[in-house]
Amino acid sequence: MAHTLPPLPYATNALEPHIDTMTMEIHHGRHHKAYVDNLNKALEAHANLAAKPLDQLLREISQVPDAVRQAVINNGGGHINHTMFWEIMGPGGGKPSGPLADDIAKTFGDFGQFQAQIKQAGLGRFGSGWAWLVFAGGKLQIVSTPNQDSPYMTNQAPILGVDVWEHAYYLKYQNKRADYLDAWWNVVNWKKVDERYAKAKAGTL
Ligand code: MN3
Repeated sequence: MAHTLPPLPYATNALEPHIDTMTMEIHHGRHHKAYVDNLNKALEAHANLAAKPLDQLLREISQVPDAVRQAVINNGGGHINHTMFWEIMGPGGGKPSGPLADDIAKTFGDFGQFQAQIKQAGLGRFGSGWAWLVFAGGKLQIVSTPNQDSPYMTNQAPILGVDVWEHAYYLKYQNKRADYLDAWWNVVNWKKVDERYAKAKAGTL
């Protein structure tokens, strides 16, 4: 079955003023759409791979034939990363609650230190990529990946991720990635992040 572009769960202007409408339109409607289209193209002659859930395909990336492996990493990663990105954002902001709040405090000291480490991971990524909160080896960890590499490829469950490609922020923030990363916390939908954490611990994310 072909992969499809999921609709945004809110209007393209819902994250204003922190993420501008035009960035959302281009990011979702063109960049994410291109990952979906190119993933489907890469899998056209591989019905067995096309039938697998995308997270499984990425976990089993070593089994993907050489000829299409990099296309799956780039476009399958791009598709699954952005699907998560839209899901964990929304108007509102706030803080995590419940077990995630407790475990963030236990693992990183407090919420402010957690935010500082995510920011550092995003700023430290040279070029394009992502900063992540992942659940792996039974614990929370902050990591960064280049390009569209998915944490699933290294058996890490992505709880939260922030896109630090220039296409995610350049229209509004130009070269000021740090300002974008600071503002991004205003549009995190912690209810969804809490849900992803519960699923990750249950082994179903
Ligand atoms: Mn992007």
